[in-house]
Amino acid sequence: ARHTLLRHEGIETVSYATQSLVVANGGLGNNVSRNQLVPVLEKCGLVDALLMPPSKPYSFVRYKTAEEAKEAYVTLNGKEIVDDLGQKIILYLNFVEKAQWKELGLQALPPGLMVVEEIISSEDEKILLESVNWTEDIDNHNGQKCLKHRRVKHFGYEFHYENNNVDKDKPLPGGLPDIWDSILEKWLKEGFIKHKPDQLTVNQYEPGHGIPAHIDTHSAFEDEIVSLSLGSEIVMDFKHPDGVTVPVMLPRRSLLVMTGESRYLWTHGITPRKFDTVQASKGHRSGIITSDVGDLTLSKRGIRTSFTFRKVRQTPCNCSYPLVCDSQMKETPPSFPESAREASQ
Ligand code: AKG
Repeated sequence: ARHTLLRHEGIETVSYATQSLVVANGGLGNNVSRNQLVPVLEKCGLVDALLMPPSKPYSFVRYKTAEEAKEAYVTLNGKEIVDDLGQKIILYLNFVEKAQWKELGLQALPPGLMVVEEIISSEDEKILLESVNWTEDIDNHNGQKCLKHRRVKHFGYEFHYENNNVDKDKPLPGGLPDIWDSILEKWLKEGFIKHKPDQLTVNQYEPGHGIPAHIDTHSAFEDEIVSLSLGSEIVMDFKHPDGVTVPVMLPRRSLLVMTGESRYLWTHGITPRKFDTVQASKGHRSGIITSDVGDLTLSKRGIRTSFTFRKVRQTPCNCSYPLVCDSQMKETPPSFPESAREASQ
């Protein structure tokens, strides 16, 4: 195990007792949460710090004293615990000089992106969730579909995943459900949205579901796209073409507003998985998941229903991002992220 840690992860272990240990198999990357690990570690002494790097199958613990760390090494090395999925795993501990992790640079939200918390009350959340009739016969008034990774329903206009566009000449009968009228009016009045949407996509994600990274087709929809998260929180990943990825927490009952660069240039998507890596401290609900490894844990996903509102565009897009704008491109290059979207569902 010591060789593997060094060879694959560059973690150098030492053969003498220190205050700090690497806990192999006790990481967020193999479904062990902070809440689960802390009590196990605290049985051996006072935990001074627990660093849990995102997606890694190990963590680092620093005890107040080397004696406590020694006690942990003796007691916990080879100990079986149960992970967040209920599976048994064996912890392997080794001393390290220092509990440390290379912090990634500070990240900011993609420009033009906003998360408005508590935009809907719990009572309204219940009513809105109940208003979606998923059992209705698929005579396809609302383009209801069961995709591989989620259920969807469209109102106003059907979204066609084959070409990532809407048929502007064929609005769906009935428009948006009446229940949204007063809510959209309120969001307009309060300035969260600037124009009244005429298209709604409802997505329902079970734990383990997701949506491939994509940019909503520029020629199909206006600038502002908003998505209301009900039922459960989720982490959505935003990716800039240069490779920077920013994971953003969308709390339950929050509204994600994407405009400008975040709508036109960055892809957004949800990785299909059962747990998200989130901030452990309670004060930190929405927005970016920082790289503070001393404050990360896992959150079990629940069923999330999102309501994405858009306004269908009637004139070509003339945004400032011509390289990713289908209105301004001569031909759609095959590598355009969305062309692979439904194929990978
Ligand atoms: C889409 O339907 O294109 C989405 O991006 C849905 C986003 C969400 O679930 O919030």
